[in-house]
Amino acid sequence: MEVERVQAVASSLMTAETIPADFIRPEQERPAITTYLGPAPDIPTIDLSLPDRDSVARAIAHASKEWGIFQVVNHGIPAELISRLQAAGKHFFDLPPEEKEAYAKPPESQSVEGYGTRVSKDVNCKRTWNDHLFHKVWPPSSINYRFWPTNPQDYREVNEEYTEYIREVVDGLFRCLSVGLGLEEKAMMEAVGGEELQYNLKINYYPPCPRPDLALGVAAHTDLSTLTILVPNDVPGLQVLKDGHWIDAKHIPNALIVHIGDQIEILSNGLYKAVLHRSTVNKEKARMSWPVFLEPPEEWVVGPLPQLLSPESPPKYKAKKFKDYMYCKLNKLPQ
Ligand SMILES: O=C(O)CCC(=O)C(=O)O
Repeated sequence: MEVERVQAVASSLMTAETIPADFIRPEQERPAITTYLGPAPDIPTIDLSLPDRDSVARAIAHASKEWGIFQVVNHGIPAELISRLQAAGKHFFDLPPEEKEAYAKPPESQSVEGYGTRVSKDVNCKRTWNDHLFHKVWPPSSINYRFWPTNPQDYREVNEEYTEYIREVVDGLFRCLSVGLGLEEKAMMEAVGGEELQYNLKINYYPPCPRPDLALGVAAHTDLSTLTILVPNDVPGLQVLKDGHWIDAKHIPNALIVHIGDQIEILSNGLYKAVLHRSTVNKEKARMSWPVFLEPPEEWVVGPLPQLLSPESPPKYKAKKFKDYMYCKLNKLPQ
């Protein structure tokens, strides 16, 4: 089946005043109607360079319980490397369609890897205003370089360097999440696969949209992952549901946005909350984002940590293989 890329739809609509009906969200999802306009608190921002490690761990634990999302600054990743990561991804999406199609996800593939556009419509039979490129970046045994662009030439070098830095940040975040619940430093990381934790990079490309009030870039969801670490470009669009309101994430240059995903909610027996989020699109500018989804190996069983259970705190979630969790979630089956 020929896949129609959203970038091509957007180019054909440059001077149009509306968008195809299959992109128009029902009213209860439309950003223009549902975005909260009143005074709203900002997503917590945490400075990872503070010398008091306990207070950093407490801040991370607090944000993970109250919000399920936070931004981190002074994380040790050079701003110049983040700019190169963004430039390399943008270069790829600016290539002619036939060059990008060389990386297309094969139609029969069971994996998410490759250049793609969500073809399966969501429950409302609606499409989202987004194309993407997905490929694994860690561990080395999981990498398939067939899905890593060779144009621009420095794509691989930049992404490998970014992965090295991200791994450091991730180790620190897992330590804080464990300590924040009174657990051994390594408890959470070991419970999601340790050295085998998979790092899946996605690049989202949201072309300019003539009717950003009617469409969504990504519909509301929580991530399947343990954590997701996201770098956006400077076009705002990420929204999170907090206390029943959709609120905008503030753009902080060079910050990383950390999402708590379903697997951490399960491990923590619900103490940490997976954040419900979505992304909106922009009339004039292309929005881009670079989430790295940290996922257990498919056969890995994730369930509430026994250290957190007691007769007063019985398990709220079933323990199951990550691949079975994914299957149920993607097919909208009960867990
Ligand atoms: O682009 C964003 O800010 C959010 C992306 C996202 O939620 C996703 O790709 O699953």
